[in-house]
Amino acid sequence: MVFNNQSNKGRMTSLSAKDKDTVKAFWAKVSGKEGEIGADALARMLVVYPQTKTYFSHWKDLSPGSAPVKKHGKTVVTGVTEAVGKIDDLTAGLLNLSELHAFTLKVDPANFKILGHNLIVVLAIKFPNDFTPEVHVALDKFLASVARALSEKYR
Ligand code: HNI
Repeated sequence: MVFNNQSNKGRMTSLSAKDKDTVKAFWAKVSGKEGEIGADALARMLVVYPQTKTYFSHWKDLSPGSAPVKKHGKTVVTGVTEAVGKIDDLTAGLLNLSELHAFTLKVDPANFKILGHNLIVVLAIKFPNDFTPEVHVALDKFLASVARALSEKYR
């Protein structure tokens, strides 16, 4: 049985060489804007999926636009920018972050998908012209791979 991206559209989440190029080209537009994109994505996650707020109960203010939401949003999306640089080996590249989220922060890995979803919504809003279906599918696969790599240490 042939098992590749051509025969398995919709099922395979592995990134083809073309997907990687698409992600890198798109992310060149995101680089430098991690602050605003991260603040929006994190704020949206906390509002739309309020169960995610439990991890940030030590913050003074979890509302959109608050200082900790802005600061942490930038941290997370800067982490995604670094992941783009490690796109050829996300499992190794994100191992330390996986360990941190699993053992120290004890974040349920289901939340990585939720954040990825919110990030993709914000990217579509911020870059409506660049967010083609081809970019959408490549980003979707990339963020799923990031979520999988971050979940590695939970096994
Ligand atoms: Ni996450 C801290 C990256 C998803 C909860 N997180 C970080 C840091 C990075 C980071 C980088 C700072 C590490 C350090 O201080 O050394 N987080 C990422 C990435 C993703 C992600 C790349 C997914 C794409 N984190 C999530 C999710 C949650 C989450 C989905 C919970 C819903 N992260 C946290 C918490 C901290 C954190 C909690 C510590 C925050 C704090 O206040 O210090």
